[in-house]
Amino acid sequence: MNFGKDFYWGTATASYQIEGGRCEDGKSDSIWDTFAHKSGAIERGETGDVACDHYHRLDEDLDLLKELGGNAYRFSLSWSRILPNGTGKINEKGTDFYNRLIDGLLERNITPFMTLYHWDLPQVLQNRGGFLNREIADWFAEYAEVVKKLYGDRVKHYFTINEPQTMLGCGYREGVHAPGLALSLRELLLAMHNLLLAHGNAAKVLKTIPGSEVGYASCGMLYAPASDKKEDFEAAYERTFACRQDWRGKDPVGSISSYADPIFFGKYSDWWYEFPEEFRPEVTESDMKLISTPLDFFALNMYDGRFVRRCDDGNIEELPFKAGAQKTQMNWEVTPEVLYWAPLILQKRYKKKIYIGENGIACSDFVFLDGKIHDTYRQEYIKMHLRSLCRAANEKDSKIAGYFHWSFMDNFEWSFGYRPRFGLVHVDFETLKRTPKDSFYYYQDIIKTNGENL
Ligand code: GCO
Repeated sequence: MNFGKDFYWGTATASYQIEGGRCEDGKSDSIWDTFAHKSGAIERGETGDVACDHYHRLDEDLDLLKELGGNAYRFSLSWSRILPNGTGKINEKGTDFYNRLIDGLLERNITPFMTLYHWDLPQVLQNRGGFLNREIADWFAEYAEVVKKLYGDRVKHYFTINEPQTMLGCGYREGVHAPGLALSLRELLLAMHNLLLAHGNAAKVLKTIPGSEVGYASCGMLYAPASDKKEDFEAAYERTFACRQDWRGKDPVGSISSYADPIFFGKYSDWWYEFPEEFRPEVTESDMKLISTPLDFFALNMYDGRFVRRCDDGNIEELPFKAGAQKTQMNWEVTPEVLYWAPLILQKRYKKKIYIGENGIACSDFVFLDGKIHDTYRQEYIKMHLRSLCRAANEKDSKIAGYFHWSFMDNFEWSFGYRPRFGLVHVDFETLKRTPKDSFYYYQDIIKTNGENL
């Protein structure tokens, strides 16, 4: 079993989580700059003002990426660095930073995988309604045109939007992420439709870049069958694409199918039409055509999942986790089997090549007396998950093209601040000193052997 010779091995990061340089070189505030400075929004009042200071330590970080040895790196652009007014005038100093990043990657034989939107909308556009304003589709199209013009000659792999589920779920429904809104069903459905239009517009633009491939990164609750029985597989499949429910009721924005069905099938899921008509936005045929602009891949961000079985009465039962089951620093269960099942379930429905856009574990890592970071749990997590993924990659007709570990380095974990450490590289947030953890060298070996050592 192996991953194939063209497999992409990488790590992933996001602009607001690592860059810092908040007001530098003409960048305007994004909604995350605003939100993080609201009292009580983030643990301990931490912000991404400095983060990992990647903006000033680019060369050092590029060298570490080179030392790691992957052939790919996934990063996101800060829209407000490039277009401080959201649209219109381009900020050259901001765009230069990404030129240096992209050139630095290419010089080191690392393929850039670029995300246009990892949640940091320019605040000026939020002031005009953000995703509640249908014009967001035009703003995003203009931004994509700028990206194409500036970087299209060197960047060929694009993600339009990262995790729309979390973006609207945490940002527009629960209010725990920027812009901190808790909206009504009607508004949520509107924001979701506008987001899909924005995605469609960007995909259309990016597809015109010669040699490009375009997709987006999805999360959403994942389900694996509790046994090898066909009925349990069917239960996992059904649950994966159902409408997510939580204590507030049906959640229109949190499921995989919320976005993937309109994007890949050109129509909303059946469950979407169960929401009363008066709450649904007007949807035209041309909207759906735009939204379903053909993509090249589906990227899955996977951290954990649940196990389900089909009961005798036809219902689906979610299995409880055993007492004392292992959990990460985020309190998420460790379910490596899901990285075997989820890609297969997704391929069965959407028939697309798959990237694992993110996968990783937060641990309470610290520097040992010997100056090293012995993060054995992370190494075990990586091994277990990659073994599952490798099995999936070797199934018939499977097309799994790459794996991006989240994350390259410890960073700003949104509302949790700097407490959860997801990195292969340890960052001391007082001195900003980087120290590769043991898992860095472990992943380096995996990459070197193309997974043969797993
Ligand atoms: C995500 C995010 C990352 C998180 C990671 C860990 O896409 O949710 O892309 O920004 O830091 O998932 O929670």
